Order: sequence, then structure tokens, then C-alpha cells
Amino acid sequence: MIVLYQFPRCWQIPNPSHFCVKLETYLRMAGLEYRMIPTIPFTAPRGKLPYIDDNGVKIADSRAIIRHLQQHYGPGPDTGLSPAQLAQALAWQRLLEEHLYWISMYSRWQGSAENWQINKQAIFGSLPVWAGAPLAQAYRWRIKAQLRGQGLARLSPAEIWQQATADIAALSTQLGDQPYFLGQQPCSLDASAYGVLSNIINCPVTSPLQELAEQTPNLPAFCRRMQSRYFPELSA
Ligand SMILES: N[C@@H](CCC(=O)N[C@@H](CS)C(=O)NCC(=O)O)C(=O)O
Repeated sequence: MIVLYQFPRCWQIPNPSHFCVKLETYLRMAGLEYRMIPTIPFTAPRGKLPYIDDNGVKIADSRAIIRHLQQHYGPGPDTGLSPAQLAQALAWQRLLEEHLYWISMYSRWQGSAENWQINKQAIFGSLPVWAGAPLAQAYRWRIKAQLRGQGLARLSPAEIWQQATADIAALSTQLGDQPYFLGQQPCSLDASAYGVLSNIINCPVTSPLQELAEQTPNLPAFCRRMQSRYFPELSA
């Protein structure tokens, strides 16, 4: 059976990690059985979560994992997408995972002191204090360095929220009044979108980004739709 390593659940969303939500949603969309082991990225093969162990083979990076799953277990929810739809899905995933994700990380790791406490408790709260406190501090420095390396943290907050506004508006326009991002059927793009959007809209970390997303007519409804379809146990 596939073993999924990811952060412990919290906040009544599938995971505090955007990429862990994406992968677990994909597994459920594809109807693949898995067992979950809560962990932190410390011992992950590429130093990041999620990763899987599939019959003794460890694979890290949600994209590499989904490619592996598609090769070994079939195309799953992306069956039937045209080459043009697959291209669109790729472009939207890049916006979500390579841009909006970082704005969400900025809100969470570099935002207010209250947000930091909420985030710290969710990710490191299950560890004993002697281990959790220094690890949390080390990861905070690490993520701040990543945000500077990516370039986002070199912009002013006003510039960051301006970019967030454009991303959120584009996503809301693409979704329109369809249930899923490419139409009537969910596909791996929806798993990616749910991963990022649930971690913006449905988590207790408040920010201008969350306000922007909450004000759209359709993105919060998309998150509710995904949660009730794939994670009904979290709504109970
Ligand atoms: N490209 C990777 C990104 C995974 C990722 O960034 N995971 C974050 C959690 S959302 C992580 O484990 N970060 C720990 C670190 O960077 O030290 C994927 O698609 O899986």
C-alpha cells in the first residue's frame, strides 16, 4: 500500500501544507488506497513534505509523485483532458504553486506575531517543547530565507498584495460559475487549487490575502465543494 508522509492534520482542513493537501486530494480523486504517517520534513528525502513510500520506493515532490502514480496506476482524474486542457492545467498549477503559494507563505511565516504563533502551534505543537521550539525557529529562518531567495520578500507589502489581487482575480475568473477549474469534472488542477486555496481561505492565519480570497463569489464555495466531496469527515 502507498504510505503518505505529511504534516499532522489541523485547522479542519486536510493539512497545513498546500502540497500535502494537493497530494492527498489527488489520491482520493484517483481512488487509490493509502496509509498516512504524520511527520515533519526533517527526514524527508528532499527535505520537504509530502513524500510517499510505494512498495519500498520513496518518492518526493508532489509533481513527481503524481507522475509516478499516473504511470503505475493510470491517468486517474486527468483521463479525457485534451492536450490544450492539459497545457492550461499546467499553467494554472504554476501560478498556484510557484507564485500564490509564496504569497501565502509570506502571510504565514513573515506576517504578524499572532499568525506566527498559530502556525508554529499547528506544525510543531505535537513535538516536545525542547525539540519543537528550536526546530520552529530554525524553520522560520529557513522559510524567510526562501522567501528572499524567491524574491517575494524583497517587495513591499503593498506590492505583494497587489500581486495577490491579480492572482485571486484570475483564479476567480477562470473558475467562473463552473464547479471545477476546467469544467464539470474535477482533475489534478483542482487538487492543486484546493491545496493552495484551503490554506488561504480556511485556515486561522489572517491576512489581506485571505480577505481578498474570501471576498470572491466563488473561491470559498469551491473549497467547500472540494472538502465535502473529498474530505467529508472534516465537515462533520
Ligand atoms: N515542489 C514540492 C514543494 C513541497 C514543499 O514546499 N513542501 C513544504 C511544505 S508546504 C515543505 O516541506 N517545506 C519545508 C522546507 O522547505 O524546509 C512539491 O510539490 O511537493
